[in-house]
Amino acid sequence: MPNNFALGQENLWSRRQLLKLGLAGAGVTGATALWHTLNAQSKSIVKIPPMEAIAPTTAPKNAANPMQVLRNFDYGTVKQENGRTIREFRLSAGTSIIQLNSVVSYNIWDLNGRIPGPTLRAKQGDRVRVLFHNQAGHSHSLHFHGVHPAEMDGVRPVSNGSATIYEFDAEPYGVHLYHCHIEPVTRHIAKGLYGMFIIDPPKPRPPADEIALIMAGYDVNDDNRNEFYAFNGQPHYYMDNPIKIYQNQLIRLYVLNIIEFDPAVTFHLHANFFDVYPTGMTLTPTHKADVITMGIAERHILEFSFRYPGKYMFHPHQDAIAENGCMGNFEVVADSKKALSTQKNS
Ligand SMILES: [Cu+2]
Repeated sequence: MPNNFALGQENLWSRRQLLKLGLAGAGVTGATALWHTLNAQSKSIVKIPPMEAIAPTTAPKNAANPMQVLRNFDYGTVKQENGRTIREFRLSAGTSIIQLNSVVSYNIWDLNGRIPGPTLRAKQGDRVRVLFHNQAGHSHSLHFHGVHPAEMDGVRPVSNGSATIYEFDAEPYGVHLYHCHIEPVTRHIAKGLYGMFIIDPPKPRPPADEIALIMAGYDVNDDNRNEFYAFNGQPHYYMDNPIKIYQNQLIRLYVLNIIEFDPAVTFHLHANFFDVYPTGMTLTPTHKADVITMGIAERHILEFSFRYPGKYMFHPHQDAIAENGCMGNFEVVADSKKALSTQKNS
């Protein structure tokens, strides 16, 4: 069985792939359910609840599209060079206008037409090659968190219209990030030039429904304070469009705080406790909590499952930040094991 690294750009399985695995007869249609497996060693299958088609009037037509960010991991183009795995990523900075609410629109810089930029994903020890093309009308750069030589640190400006290549080994495993490092960095980050960078451990983590959540702020009137906040780019989005997850199924959140101007925020999950893997750099959790404090650029893996169906909020416990857009809901639906066995028997 192929693992998610062998699947290339997306870990979403097409109907053809499901047919190969004999799963298509289980009542699954490509349009209504997405399945993926998370490692070759395990036979476990993670099931992702179908998301209703979002009404055209509410679906963001701009660079901020939180549902697209949620479970979308960019594994790059895989090449073999001198016996090594190279993951080549292409990132292009551009400009977009996003709609923060019914009246406020805001000019941002995007990466590959989206905010946050793509969630890049490699395995520890891979060689990462990032082709960065700046078309955003201003000098920018991409600075990756991780271990790499000084010349690959991404602090040198890449002028508008030009390109550069960042290349380094993916290490150490964990949840990391990348962002523009041109001054004022606060502005370049708050206007959109950031993304998550996940390095998987050599032995994959257990199967789980994996979700990326990136907390960010918008300072729309240049007063060095945020007027809007968001998970995955769009204020309040997951309040109106809850993230569906299955009851009793392991959820693995990759959470990043990239809110500028506020020194730290918390992340709080309702009606549950999560296992904490600080910076994603451990394979066993260090503790359990239901609120965790995160400084700027701090990130963690948080794992949990929900025992009871229903709707549960998640948000920073700085309630003003939550009320200004950094707010969401999980919608816990039918038990995954029950759903799976029902479909197999039908
Ligand atoms: Cu920049």
